[in-house]
Amino acid sequence: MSAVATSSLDGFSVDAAALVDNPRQVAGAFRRDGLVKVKRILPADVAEAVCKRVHEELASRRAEGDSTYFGDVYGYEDTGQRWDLKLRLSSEVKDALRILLESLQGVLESLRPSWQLTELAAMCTFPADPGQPVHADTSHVYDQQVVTVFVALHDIPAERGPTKMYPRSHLDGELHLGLKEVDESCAVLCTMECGDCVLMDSRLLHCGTANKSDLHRFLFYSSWMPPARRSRGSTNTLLPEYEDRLILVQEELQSGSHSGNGPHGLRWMFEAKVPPRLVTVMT
Ligand SMILES: O=C(O)CCC(=O)C(=O)O
Ligand SMILES: [Fe+2]
Repeated sequence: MSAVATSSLDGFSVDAAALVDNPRQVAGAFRRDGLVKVKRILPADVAEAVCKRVHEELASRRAEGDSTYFGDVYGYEDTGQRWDLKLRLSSEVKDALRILLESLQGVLESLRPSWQLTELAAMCTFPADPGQPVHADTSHVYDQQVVTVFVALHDIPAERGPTKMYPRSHLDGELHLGLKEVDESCAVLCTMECGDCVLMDSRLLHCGTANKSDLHRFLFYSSWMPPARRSRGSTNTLLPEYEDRLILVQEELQSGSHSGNGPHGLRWMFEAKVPPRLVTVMT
C-alpha cells in the first residue's frame, strides 16, 4: 500500500437502514462517487455460513484442478495466494443474496428498472498475496454501469488486504485513457467488519491490496448489469449455468397483495429466464 495517506471511508458509508429509508439519496451518492459502503447488511451468522462454504468449495475446486471454477485475476492464482472462485447457488449463498437484495432493491430500482446477475463469486486471498495493480473492471467508454456488491465474510482490517478504491474515478475520462495518474491522497481503503458490504461501480478504479496478515481474506461478491447486454473485461466470474439466466425484474403487485416492499408498489423477483426456476431465491 502507498505511504501516502488515504481518505476516510466514513464519508461514503451508510447504515443498512438508510438503504430502505432513503434509497434515492443513496443511489445518488453511488452515481456520483462510484461506491457506497453499507454497514451490517448481512447478519454475522449468514456471512460466516458463506465463509465456511467458500472454504469448502475452494478446497475441493483446487483439488479437482478444474479452471472452470476460477475467474481471471491477473494470473495471481499461479502463486496460490489469490483465487477468484465462482460460486454455486448453495443454500448459504441464496440466503445471503436474498437478504442483500431485500436491502438493496430500493437503491437498484432507483438506478435502473431491471438487472441481470453477471458475477457470483468469492475473491479469496491468503497471506503474502502481493495485491493487484490499480484497474477498472469494465471500460468507462464501452460498458454500461455494472454494480458489484463486495461483502466481508469476516472482519477485514487494513493488514488483511482490503480493496482500495478511488472515489469518482468511474467517470473520469482522462484517468481511464491514462492521460493522468490516480491521486493516492483521494483513495479509500475499504476496511470492513463481518457482514458489511461495499457497492462499487465496476468502472471505478480500484485494486485488492496486499494481504500482510497471517489470515485468509474472503470477499463474497455479486455483480449486476442491465439485462441482455454482455459485459466485457474481467466482470464475468460466473458459472456457465447461470449466464444470462438470473434477472431481477420489477413486477406489479396483484391487487390486494401487500407482500411487496419496493417503492411504487413494485416488487423485485429473482427469476430464471429458463428452467430450472430459481424464483425461490427472492421469496
Ligand atoms: O481483491 C480485491 O479486493 C479486489 C479484486 C478485484 O478488483 C479484481 O480481481 O478485479
Ligand atoms: Fe477489480
